[in-house]
Amino acid sequence: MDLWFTEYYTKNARFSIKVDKHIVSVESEYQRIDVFDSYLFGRVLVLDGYLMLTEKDEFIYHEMMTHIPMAVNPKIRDVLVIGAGDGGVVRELTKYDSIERIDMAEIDKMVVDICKEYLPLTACKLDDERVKIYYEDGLKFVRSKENAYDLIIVDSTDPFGPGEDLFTKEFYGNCYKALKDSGILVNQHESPYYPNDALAAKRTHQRINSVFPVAKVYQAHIPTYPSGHWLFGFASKGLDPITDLDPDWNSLSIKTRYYNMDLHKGCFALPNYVKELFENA
Ligand code: AG3
Repeated sequence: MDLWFTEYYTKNARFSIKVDKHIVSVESEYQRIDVFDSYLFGRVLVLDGYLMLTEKDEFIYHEMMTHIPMAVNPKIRDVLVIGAGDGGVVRELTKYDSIERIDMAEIDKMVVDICKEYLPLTACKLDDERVKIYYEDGLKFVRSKENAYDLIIVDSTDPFGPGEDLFTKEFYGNCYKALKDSGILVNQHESPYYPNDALAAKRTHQRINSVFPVAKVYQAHIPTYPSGHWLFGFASKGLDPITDLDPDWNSLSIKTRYYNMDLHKGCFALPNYVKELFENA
């Protein structure tokens, strides 16, 4: 039998993965959730037809969202994670003994339940005693917080559907207020390549830039996301991702498969066409 999953990147470009077994297909209150086993990428999580993670390359995304800010401010104690129901970001955060509290605001409990059952590779640390999950809308959750977190990581879906609010100026303003003075905001920032994604990336940067004094963009290669070229946002109230990089991060002996300190400095160097996209922003 020839069974394939396909994500449409544009009307005229698509990406397909050969499916071994379709394991879950449910409609939650917020979205359609699919999990399948593939021959090449291991288990795969899909929300509303958009590929969220594969077991083969999720480490790249989750390490880049977590270790970049952690290596800039080793004093991070209180962390808020928004979205991220698969647990990948939380798994990376729990590698730091110095972190005391990880609040997670995920709107869809069904995503968490399904990942706990079918994606233990990412969900394995969701029961860590420092983790508290709030099944709430991220925008509403952060609205009531002030001077509460050292780091906010926004691991959202694309800016349509349930993730849309997490790309608004109002949301970024609330994140600013929720952060302490040395606070850092990291978010998934879409791809610069296909026109729709590039427009979303440009708008996102514009909005973050209008709220935070420091707003930088960094990149990684994620083979199973649209175009494979993916961006992340680093925003802060003052800390610079390169000049404030903690020279002693290596001595923590955190095990990573993608992230290292050389790559940390390199990933903020953007191709000219991407720089131009943001300069015109
Ligand atoms: N977060 C969403 C990444 C965006 C993927 N977009 C797409 N396939 N069109 C992934 C969640 C992983 N923790």
